[in-house]
Amino acid sequence: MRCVWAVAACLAGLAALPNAGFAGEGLQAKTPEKSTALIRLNGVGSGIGYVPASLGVLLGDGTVRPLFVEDGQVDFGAPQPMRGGQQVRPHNILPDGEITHGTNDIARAWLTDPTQRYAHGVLGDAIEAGGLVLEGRAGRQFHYLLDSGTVFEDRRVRLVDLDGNGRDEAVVIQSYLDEGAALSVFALGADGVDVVSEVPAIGRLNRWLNPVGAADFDGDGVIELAYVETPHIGGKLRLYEFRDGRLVFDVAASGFSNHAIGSREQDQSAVVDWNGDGIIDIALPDARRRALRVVTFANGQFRELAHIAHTHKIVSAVRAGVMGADEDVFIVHILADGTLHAVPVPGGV
Ligand SMILES: [Ca+2]
Ligand SMILES: [Ca+2]
Ligand SMILES: [Ca+2]
Repeated sequence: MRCVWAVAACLAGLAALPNAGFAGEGLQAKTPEKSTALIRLNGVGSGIGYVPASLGVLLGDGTVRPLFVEDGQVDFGAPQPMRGGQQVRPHNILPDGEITHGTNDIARAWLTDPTQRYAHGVLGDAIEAGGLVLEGRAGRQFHYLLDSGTVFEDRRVRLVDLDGNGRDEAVVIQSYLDEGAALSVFALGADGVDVVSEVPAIGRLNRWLNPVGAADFDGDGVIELAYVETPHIGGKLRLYEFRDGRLVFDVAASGFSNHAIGSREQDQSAVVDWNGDGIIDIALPDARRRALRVVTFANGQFRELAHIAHTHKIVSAVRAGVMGADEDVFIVHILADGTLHAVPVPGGV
């Protein structure tokens, strides 16, 4: 028998549930083992993609239970091994680093050269990366080493073609020991890793930022990189356009957080066309992570499209999931009490 606990079935007890009666809240289910690890079944991919994916929850024994929707209820399939769990890890990789996979000129990328020279520790430990590797399609690996004044305060290299030239850019959080975090863009050149552009560092040590996504968020035909600056102390969602090979500030809005200090989970945001107007929108927690906000920058105007309040903190990733026979798309996230919320995307995708 499947472990099911869905709001739609809890007729008598509905009044006691958080947010009961709010039509936009979507489906709910208690996760097995109160798991709060919401993962993509196909792994981390390019590390920044916005294509909705099949999702599952990770259990304590390392198995995964896939998520699906049937008869209006969200449910969990039988435990299965995690895909890619037995991969050989490259030499010198960051201990908790992830390998990302590109679809263009860069086949794989990862962070390297573990170092303790930046005692900040927002990502689960004080071991950060001192370099990165970009591996080309032919298997040749190119190593980029930072100088001693900076680290990659991150767990992955995100691969995305920001300018549409068929070659990926590599996006990674770089923290300066005296000026805090910046968002840096690299590319694979003929002889090695090229530095392309960088969002200016925040300006104070121990200030951090966490990426959200890359898409044309305002609809002007140019891709923006979105991130939350200082997600632990009242975060600002900032968008930088990638124009003529440079990152240029575009627009910002306040009141967000996409990371809990000390957590290894960096995916507390999803990008999806919520309202079906053809422009990608952003779903992420509010500054206290007690609500999910869906916002748009369509035509350069910031607007909140949905605000879903919760009685417990959002502690999992926030992901766009494909579930059910009709391949409906939901924004999925798990609260601190183990309740999973799957909010249907009203505009489709
Ligand atoms: Ca490119
Ligand atoms: Ca744009
Ligand atoms: Ca939209």
